[in-house]
Amino acid sequence: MRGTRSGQDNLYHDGPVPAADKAAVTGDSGLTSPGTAKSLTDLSGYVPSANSPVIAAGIDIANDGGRDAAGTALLSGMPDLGGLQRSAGPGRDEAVPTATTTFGNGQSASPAALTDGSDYTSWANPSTGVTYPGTITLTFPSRRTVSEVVLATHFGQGQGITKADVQTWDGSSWVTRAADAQITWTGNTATVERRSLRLPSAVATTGVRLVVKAANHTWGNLSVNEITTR
Ligand SMILES: [Ca+2]
Repeated sequence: MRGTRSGQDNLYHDGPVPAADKAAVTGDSGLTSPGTAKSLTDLSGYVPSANSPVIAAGIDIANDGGRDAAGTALLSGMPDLGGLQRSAGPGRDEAVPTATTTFGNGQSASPAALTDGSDYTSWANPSTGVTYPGTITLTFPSRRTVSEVVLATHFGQGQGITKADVQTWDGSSWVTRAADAQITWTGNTATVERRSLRLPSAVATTGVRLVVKAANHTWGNLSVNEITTR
């Protein structure tokens, strides 16, 4: 592709394969019965067959809605490459989590900004009186599998979280999955940086809590733009 666009994990058939696509899939797509659709909603012929090279060749994308173009719930793990899944899975509940915090709110911010889907809206706590540890909690509408927690922050060297425990809710108590995770921010501009806090293993849970132990304090407050889980 030209310009600033790039592609990866695409299927190529009867054409050149871009060198930049390090996970290219090649060959006939192996669709069930292409060319037989009788309406725009008649997509069954375009479902990959069992021996298609696209089976489980897609990539897991956060906040992808959890369903394919026909509404089929995605499998856990790697989906089939393309718009239609061969097999239905449990799907993923990616409804917006509820965010709460013990730190309070500053700069007219609300914890809702932590999970509103935008890296450009941020939450900040008051610029005076911050004490540690404090918590930031995400509560999911239903159980989901979490293997990492991703923080998006701008001006990270000035106000980013630098140390936190990552906990998950086991139904009756919080369980620490990663203790004293260190976070290093390399920028101090409006450009948003993302840092991932990985759990040692994936956990099915209805909530994730960060026990924040330290943060950068150039302006007295700490701030986070968005928290997502994968
Ligand atoms: Ca946000």
